[in-house]
Amino acid sequence: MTIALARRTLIAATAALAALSAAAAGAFAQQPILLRLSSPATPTDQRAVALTEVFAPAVKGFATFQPHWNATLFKQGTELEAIARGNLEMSITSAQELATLIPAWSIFTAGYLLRDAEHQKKVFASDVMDDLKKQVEAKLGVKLLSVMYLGRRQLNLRTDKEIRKPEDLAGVKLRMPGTEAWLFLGQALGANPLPVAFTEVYTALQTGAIDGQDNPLPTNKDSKFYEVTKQIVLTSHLVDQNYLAFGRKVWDKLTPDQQKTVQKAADDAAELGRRRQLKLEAELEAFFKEKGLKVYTPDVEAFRARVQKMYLESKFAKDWPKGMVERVNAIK
Ligand code: KDO
Repeated sequence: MTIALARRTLIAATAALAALSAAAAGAFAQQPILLRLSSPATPTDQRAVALTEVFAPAVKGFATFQPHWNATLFKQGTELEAIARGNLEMSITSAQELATLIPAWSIFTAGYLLRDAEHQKKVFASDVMDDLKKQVEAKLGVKLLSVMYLGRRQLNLRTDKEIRKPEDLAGVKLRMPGTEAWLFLGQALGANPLPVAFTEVYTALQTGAIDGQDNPLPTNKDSKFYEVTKQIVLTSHLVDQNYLAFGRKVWDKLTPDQQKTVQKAADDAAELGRRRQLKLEAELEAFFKEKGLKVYTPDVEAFRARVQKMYLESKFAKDWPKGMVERVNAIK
């Protein structure tokens, strides 16, 4: 009798427990997936605006997009490690950051390689990039969803002296982001490169800790660098590309439909950002002139010749996949 009662109680308790855990699992399944993104970009940068306007609502059915701009969650350049450790789901990374972990990526840090936004987009979509993308997934646990166009990088100086050719940059303290590949670009241009984090650039220009920096025109406006500089030299030395990076562990937890939605949301946001950056690049010369800055085109061929020669002879080039420069150039 006692045993029968105990058995009945046990069966009832087990059933109650099963019902409880099913309810808990249901509730858990409905919890939106948290997608934290960390980037030094400002919230008004066109990549940020496009992600907020397009990416966030597109994934809303199953995920919450939570961006942290101005490097408030992770310092510039530490985001990929954070994703690998599972402390972050997304970032906007660059070839320069990827090259610190996978040397072959330095090919896309070379000045005067990519021709323009369209070339950049086609190269990213082509099979030329397959192996580099696979290495990022396998070694870093990161999926590169889309290429985000930042713009053509131009020299922006607080000094007066006109810069027509690389020799004119001798001794100029040019801020570059803090990785080896970026610093080499500054050197290849003929300047004296100094590493400074993006979030510190305005103050470094203001105090004269640096003589100048390089960024695309929309960034120079958005971050108000024109307030503390006197000239923009249109070298167009790098068609800057960033990639929307997504943690592999989170990706693998998504259903195939959710993966499709995330991929489309990333592509749509990148496309909107690209179109807006291009429009701004076309308009902004007039804006800076109005603000009193000199804006002019130097001897671009002299810069191109020096930069390309230095890259091809550099230690970086030894890590580039054989024939890849030619394959990239052949993409029309
Ligand atoms: C910068 O630090 O100058 C840079 O423009 C480099 C880019 O590749 C990219 O990292 C960008 O900063 C950040 O996204 C902030 O806009």
